[in-house]
Amino acid sequence: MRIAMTRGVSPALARCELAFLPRVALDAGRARDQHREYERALRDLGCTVVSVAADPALPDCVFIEDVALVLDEVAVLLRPGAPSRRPEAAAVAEALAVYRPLRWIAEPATIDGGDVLRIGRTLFVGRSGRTSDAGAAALAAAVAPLGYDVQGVTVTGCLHLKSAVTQVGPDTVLVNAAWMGTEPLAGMRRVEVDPAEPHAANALWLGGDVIYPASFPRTIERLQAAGVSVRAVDVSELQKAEGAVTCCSLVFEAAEG
Ligand code: CIR
Repeated sequence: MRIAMTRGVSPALARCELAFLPRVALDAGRARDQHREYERALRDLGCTVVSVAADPALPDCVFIEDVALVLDEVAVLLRPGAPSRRPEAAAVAEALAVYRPLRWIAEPATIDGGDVLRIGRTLFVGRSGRTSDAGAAALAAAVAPLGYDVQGVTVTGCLHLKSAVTQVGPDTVLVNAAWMGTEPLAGMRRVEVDPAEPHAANALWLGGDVIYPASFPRTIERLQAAGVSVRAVDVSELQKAEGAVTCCSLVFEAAEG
């Protein structure tokens, strides 16, 4: 079965970390409603949702992607670049231990899951404000014995690598080329975001459909024209916290039972 692990929205979401967006009024209750709709979309598209309880002391805990990377063989608990986010990992580790042996990234390395794009056996790792060279190297050391190759990618102007590129089909990526060097993606078919929607490169591909923010209608048209099936969700309140759709879940296969 396919698990989508999520984490509840903290009532303190308005005190989230922000890197590129200005702080604006944010309604955690509305974010919670949108998050429920996101979980509904995950279920509709075949996932079993396993939810970790929100922690009122951790504003960004809903963005579960940043604290762990779940591979077929292990789960790697990451060490986020923002110190306020590091305590998020403990509860997620406990939940993941049911499904995978755990590995940990040790200090001083930092790496956010939003900077890790897995395509097959390659892990593209963004060098962002959150992910250090030491973080990329520590991940490479953790996964090399399992046969994964780690490739660094330069990211500029956005929070994470997956703000600039995500996979939307077996051989297709959705890209904002202004925010990354696209050489590492040579060989993949590229759909470019609409220039009026620079934040539109983050889609959650579930092997068939993608879960995708309703707020990017022009890029939705581009995706559909490229043959991608889009399930649109309203995540506008989470977007004010610099969240998107990949960051709200960890999707992985697990044995029934
Ligand atoms: C942060 O700045 O860490 C959060 N406010 C947003 C994290 C979003 N994460 C992601 O897209 N992977």
